[in-house]
Amino acid sequence: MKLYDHKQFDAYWQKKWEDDSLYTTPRLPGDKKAYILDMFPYPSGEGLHVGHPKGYIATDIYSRFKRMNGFTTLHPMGWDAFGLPAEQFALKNKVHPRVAVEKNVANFKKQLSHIGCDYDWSREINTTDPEFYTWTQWIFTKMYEKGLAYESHEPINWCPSCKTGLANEDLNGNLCERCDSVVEKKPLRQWVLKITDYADRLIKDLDELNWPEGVKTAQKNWIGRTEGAEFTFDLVDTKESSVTVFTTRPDTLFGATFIAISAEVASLWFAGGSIQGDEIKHYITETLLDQKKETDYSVIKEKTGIFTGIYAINPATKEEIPVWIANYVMGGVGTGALMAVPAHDERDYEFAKKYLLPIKQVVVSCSSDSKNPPQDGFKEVKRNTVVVHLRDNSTGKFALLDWHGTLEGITTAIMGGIEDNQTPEDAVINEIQEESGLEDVRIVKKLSWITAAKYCASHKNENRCAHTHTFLAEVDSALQQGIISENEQKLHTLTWVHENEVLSRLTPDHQKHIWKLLHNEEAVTENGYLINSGVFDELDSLESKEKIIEAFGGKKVVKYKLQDWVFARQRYWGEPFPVVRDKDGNVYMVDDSELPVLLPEVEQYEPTGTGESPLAAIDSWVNVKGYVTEKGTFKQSENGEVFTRETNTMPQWAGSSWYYLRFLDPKNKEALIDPEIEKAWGPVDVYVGGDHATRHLIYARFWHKFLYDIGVVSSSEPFSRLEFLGFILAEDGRKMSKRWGNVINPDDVVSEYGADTLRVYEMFMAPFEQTAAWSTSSIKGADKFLDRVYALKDKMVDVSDVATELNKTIKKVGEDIENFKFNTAVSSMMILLNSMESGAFSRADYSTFVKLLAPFAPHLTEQVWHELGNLTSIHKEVWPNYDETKLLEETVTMAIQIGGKMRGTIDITRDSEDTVVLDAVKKHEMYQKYVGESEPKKIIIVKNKIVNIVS
Ligand code: ANZ
Repeated sequence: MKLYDHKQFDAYWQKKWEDDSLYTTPRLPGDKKAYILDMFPYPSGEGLHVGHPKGYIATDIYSRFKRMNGFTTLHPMGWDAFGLPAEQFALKNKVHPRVAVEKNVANFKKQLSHIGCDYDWSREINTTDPEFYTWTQWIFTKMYEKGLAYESHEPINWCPSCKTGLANEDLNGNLCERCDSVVEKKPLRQWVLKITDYADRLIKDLDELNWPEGVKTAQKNWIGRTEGAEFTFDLVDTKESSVTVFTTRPDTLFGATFIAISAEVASLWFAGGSIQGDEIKHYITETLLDQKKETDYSVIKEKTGIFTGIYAINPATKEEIPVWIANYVMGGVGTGALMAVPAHDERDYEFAKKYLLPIKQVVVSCSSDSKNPPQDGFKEVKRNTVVVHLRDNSTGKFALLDWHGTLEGITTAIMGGIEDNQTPEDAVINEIQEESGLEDVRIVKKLSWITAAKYCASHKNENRCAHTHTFLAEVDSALQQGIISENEQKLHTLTWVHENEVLSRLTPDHQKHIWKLLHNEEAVTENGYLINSGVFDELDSLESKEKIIEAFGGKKVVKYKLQDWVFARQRYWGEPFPVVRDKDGNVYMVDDSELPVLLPEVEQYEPTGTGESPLAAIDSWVNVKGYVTEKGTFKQSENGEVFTRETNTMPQWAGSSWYYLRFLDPKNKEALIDPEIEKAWGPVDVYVGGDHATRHLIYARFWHKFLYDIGVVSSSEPFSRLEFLGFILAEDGRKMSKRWGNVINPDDVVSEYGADTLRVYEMFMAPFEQTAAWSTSSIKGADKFLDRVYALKDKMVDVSDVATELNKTIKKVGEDIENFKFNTAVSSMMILLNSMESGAFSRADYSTFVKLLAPFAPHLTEQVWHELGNLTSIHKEVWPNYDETKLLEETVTMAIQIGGKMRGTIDITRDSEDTVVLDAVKKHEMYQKYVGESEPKKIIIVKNKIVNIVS
């Protein structure tokens, strides 16, 4: 039988808190404020499962903790209710989305209230409420005024199953993030927001945020900033005078051996007559068709191309290089043309191999040897070297050298320096002769690549950079080996090994790399130092970039992976755009005074699938009479001209991009937010949620920065600290889903165990940021824990021996809550409970304990608090302080010395009375053995250290 009757008390306290307006937040905070926010939910028809409240419980604990620490806290809740999921649900269940949303919100609210969260419901918001979306529309008009919203006809991602256009952020690779359909490219008129204008700030300002590093990195990668350059190559004898290319590797300009242009650029040139011919025309048409099907050029499998017949002049080498059309060059990327550097770009390399185009190495990548890296302070000496793999054709084995002396343990191929008067080939023959004694050898291959490695030559106190030419040579039979000089023999031993052992026998990284390259050549994409680059030879490739851009008329450019945000959906359930057009198609924003533009009530809201929104069919809504004001905005007037409304709606992410501001001033009819309130409450101190690392969190940062720029908010970032949560899986380890029949409803858990048990269990089950599976047996543990805490109320006495444990727990729980380490906070309270059960504790101790537990188990602790005779709420109490001096370890180990010899130790409570210590010592087996029943001569006790028995 449980002592704490949650059925009786939970509901009682929830009602009392509501009646007393316990959580109503004042208009302005006091000196210390904490704005604590959950990512507001989309109220789905399925209601909450036990995974959803995890974050809500955490913020609830945190906000109760902050309140007890003297902060004015704001912990609001609202609904993100526009968008596809709501519309899809409504279509499936044949109810209007508005009706569905109302019903679902009521259900969510009921479920949440059972959990006992401290929301200030007077601040509830809903993105589908005209009072709310009027400001979403207002922000859009301001963006338009600042040139950040524009119309585009570029092909966009189109989901054939959701029947709407999508932003890049709504895709999973090539698939619709919602329904996994393959997304097509479709040209559609679209509203687009110029998020790219904010790209640099969105990257830079991440530095000042207290966010998980993983989320920051995900945002940086999503924005994908690359610095590059454009170069102009003159064309020889064509109508088109030049071609401009975009490159991220200006350092490789000397290695550009052909130009590749996209089919789009080619079709323009073709139209202009610069290139001609049926074959070329056919190729362009086919390639354009093919590319339409792809959203990502990196997925093109087979590279194809065709020579245009014209040449360009490489501005660095002044050589004429051929211009090709190639399918791996995309029209929409960069300038739609690239300088191909097959030696250093994998795509160009593959293409050059296929069409036998020249490959010219201009960068030597130089690695440091991992076992023998260059050392600080030594001078660097460059050496031209050869490495040769020599094969004995009679056995198929390869020659290796096992080195001696200071190089003992090192195995290499035959190698050596190139003298000033030697060619690399001379050096090869020479080294083979010296090191193997073999004369009759043939060079069969020279590796196309120069490779390099840095290592320490400690016997010479220098770091060497070996600039290496590599060869493959063969000899008919190594049996006719000549003489190897004694000198050489001292240096190394020649061994012959089977081909498949060579790699494992070679020791330096560089030598292994060379062996691999000999068998499988590929482009060298790493940085390094330049060769074959005229006056730039030897320069570090990174350092050379600027110099080469400057020397050859290049222009520095920055490119982003992030693209402007396609901000329109061809669906019904979204914010209407505050936009009209006149009969000539000119666009006007609806005047602020006439916002919101209400979403009309309709019978039919199924998507049309044609690319037109369902709103387009409602003539009475689409056609609106009015005039253009002096400001250039639109106002309605019965006598005016006919204008037509924009019929697309805003995407799901619109309302959530700024909703957190509205909680601060939810009823303001004059402004989005009162500046005084914004200054006092903003920004959000702790934001909690899962998922959305790159979507909502980038969009909201963008809108916030825009609002900052137009003076609506006073901080440049919306969320100072972000805590990401791990999800709760079903007991079977899968995601909870109706489909698997494994959903656990929090209502059932609350009804069986009470809200506090659910709360404590969800916090205790795993570290907050970790994903963990639900366990019905473990929740019983949490339930027992709480009931035992409740039972303590009948065990209070007048004395106390739990001071140390209690003070440690105050410290630990406080620090853990601040750091979102709720699981260890709970476990430290479990330890405290054990000590209290086995020791003696006072009413004051118990009061302190329940205060620590109050944020976690608000109902039970409130009940205890009142049973202890208090008349006000425990949630208005001050968080306990701990006493530093009481934090020392409770037990000490004392040595037992008998007759001058160490005989053992005892563990005993710190500062125990001498009689207590003596009692413990007398029970020790060594005392029994060496003293027994006889009376010792003298006993000296040094407190907490030693018991010295003189017998
Ligand atoms: C020469 C070069 C040398 C390049 C080299 C790379 C390595 P990322 O890095 O993905 O941002 N490129 C330029 N325009 C292109 C287009 N329209 N379609 C396909 N590829 C294009 O891509 C930048 C690189 O992609 C550019 O730098 C260019 O190849 C190629 F060792 O120029 B690079």
